[in-house]
Amino acid sequence: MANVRKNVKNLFKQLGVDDKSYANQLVKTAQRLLELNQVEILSHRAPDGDTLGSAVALCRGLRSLGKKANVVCADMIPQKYQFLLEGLDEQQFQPANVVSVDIAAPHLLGKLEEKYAGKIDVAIDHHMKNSMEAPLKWVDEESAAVGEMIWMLLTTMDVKIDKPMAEAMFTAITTDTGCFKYSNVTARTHQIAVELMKYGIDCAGMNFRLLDEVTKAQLGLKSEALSTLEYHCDDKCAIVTITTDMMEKYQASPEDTDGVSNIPRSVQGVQCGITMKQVEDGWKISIRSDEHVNAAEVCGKFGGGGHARAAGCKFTESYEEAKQKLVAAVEEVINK
Ligand SMILES: [Mn+2]
Repeated sequence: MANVRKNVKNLFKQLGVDDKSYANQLVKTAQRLLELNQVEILSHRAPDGDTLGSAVALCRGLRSLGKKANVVCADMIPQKYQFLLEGLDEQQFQPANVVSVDIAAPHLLGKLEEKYAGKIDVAIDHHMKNSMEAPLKWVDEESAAVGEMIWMLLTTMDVKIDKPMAEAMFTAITTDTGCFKYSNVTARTHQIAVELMKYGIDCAGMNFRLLDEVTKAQLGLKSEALSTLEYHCDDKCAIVTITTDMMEKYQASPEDTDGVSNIPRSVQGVQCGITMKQVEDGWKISIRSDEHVNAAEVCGKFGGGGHARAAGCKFTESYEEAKQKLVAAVEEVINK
């Protein structure tokens, strides 16, 4: 059995972390994970690189310790992340424990909410507002990606990290940091990336496929979405719109809209970039902001949430009404 406490001490020395309560949380979580044997690891709906990379790395890590483990997700795994699951066939076992990774709230379980809400043993996450209910929760806002937390856990649990695990954790970190360029990146993010690179992973190739490569559908959608760009709040707020018509025209899948949400925020002078995406029952809002605007605060006004620089919410109102409310909320936050 791993000497978790000693491992954490060594790890924190290596990372230059000196924080007792933080160390205790890591120790407690690692010890609990070591007790679990037949584990289901939950990713959030509309899975991204962090939730999948983290779940896959943890799953492989637990299996390497002789445990049974599966990754579970409500939605289809986007094609660009499917490489993570290669050789990770579903195991047959009677599930005894549930771990959630990168899931900030029960509704993010999607259609699995009913089955799993209230049954989660360990919740591992890095979102500011985490409303999951679990006997053991480790929420670390300092981590740019849950992938960082998984690396600390596996290291602490004496898992012999291999290349597929390293690829999964690198995927988690590089996607949640936009290739190490968002403000969530810390020295530790880079320190962990250095460790992961030691497993001979193809970082450049992964970064290209995960972040730069686009499909024709994505590009078509992007060009059309761009033509909807409009400015508000003295040009400090920019909005692009994606309608279901556009989605149909390019036969775009939900993940094809990924490249659009960063565009409005990238305009010089824009503090708050908004993407309004039409969904069945209204508008899904995604906000990217700079240090002047707390995106989570804006989205919080409408029952949403997320991170300070990236957050989301939903409107069931008409397009114009939703936009008006959003702009008013952004204006208020900008003028605060
Ligand atoms: Mn994440």
